[in-house]
Amino acid sequence: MAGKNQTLGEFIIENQDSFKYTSGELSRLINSIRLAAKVVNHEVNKAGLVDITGAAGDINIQGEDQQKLDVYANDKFIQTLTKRNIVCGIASEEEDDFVAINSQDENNQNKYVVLIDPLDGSSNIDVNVSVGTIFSIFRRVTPAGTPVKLEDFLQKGSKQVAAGYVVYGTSTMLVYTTGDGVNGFTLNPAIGTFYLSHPNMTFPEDGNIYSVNEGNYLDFPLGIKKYIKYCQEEEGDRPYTSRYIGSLVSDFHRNMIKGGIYMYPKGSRNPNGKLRLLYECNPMAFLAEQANGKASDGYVRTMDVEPTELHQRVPFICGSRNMVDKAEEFMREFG
Ligand code: AHM
Ligand code: MG
Repeated sequence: MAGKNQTLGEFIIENQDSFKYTSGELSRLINSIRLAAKVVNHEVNKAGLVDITGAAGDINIQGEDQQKLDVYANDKFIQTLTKRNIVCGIASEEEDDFVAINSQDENNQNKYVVLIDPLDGSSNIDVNVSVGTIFSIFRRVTPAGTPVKLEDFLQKGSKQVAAGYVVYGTSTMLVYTTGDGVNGFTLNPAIGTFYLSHPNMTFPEDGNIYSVNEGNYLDFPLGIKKYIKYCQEEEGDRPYTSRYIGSLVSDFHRNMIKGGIYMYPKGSRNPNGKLRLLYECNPMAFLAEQANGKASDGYVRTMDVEPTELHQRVPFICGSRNMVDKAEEFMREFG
């Protein structure tokens, strides 16, 4: 029975049969992400001690190199998924190319690939602001037991079988979907267990928060400029409130709970926007749609964008359905 004191481990087992494919492989995969998230969380929580324990590049007291946290997180997620032999390939925002995992072995029937941003918003770490991990899971399109190929990773977001994020915030939470709604689990750090704290998360249809880096205002497309002005006008439930953490996971998480819109448009400095389609936008778009929200590049549904390269960037507008509709209206009218 789903209940607020259910652990993530129990939830995964209980919901295994409702997954599209029920071999148990996807459950084991999410379990591995849960494990790596706890390890990374432990390290992120110590980040403020950097002056005491040494900064990245230093040698620590045990004579080990101190790693930058984003490199550490990348290694931990890749190691955990590799060692447990659950996936056949991983692509990471931190790696130039995808990593194949024993995929050429004909006895290896693993069928999932993971795309991951191991520590998003990592520039926030130095100032003790929340960061996150974002992940996206697909079934490979090439046959199991053959080398994994680029086309296994370059799939449209609509083909995702699961996606989620971990937010290392005031509490650490793991939020994910397997295509059957969105559920959020909060870590009890005393015992290292995630508990179902936010069942069936949904974006309110309307919201009153807009999240965008307004420092780039002059560089934005006219449609976005006009939409921002619309958010600021005094009329009806407007002006909206501006909230921008600069950490996608945290901005998204707050907007999902309170109702809001996140935008990272294109501009002359970022001609395709800043955020990566495969590691950031697709997983967030899948979560948004599963939570009754919406995500697009202003014109096209994010999950319908055909990927052409691993590190592709796209403009991203995501959040409460009516707010995204309105922003798209401005984009269509003014471009
Ligand atoms: P990163 O992957 O280099 O950490 O960049 C992604 C982050 C997002 O979390 C955040 O929303 C955005 O970059 C902030 O960018 P900016 O500082 O340009 O507003
Ligand atoms: Mg990132």
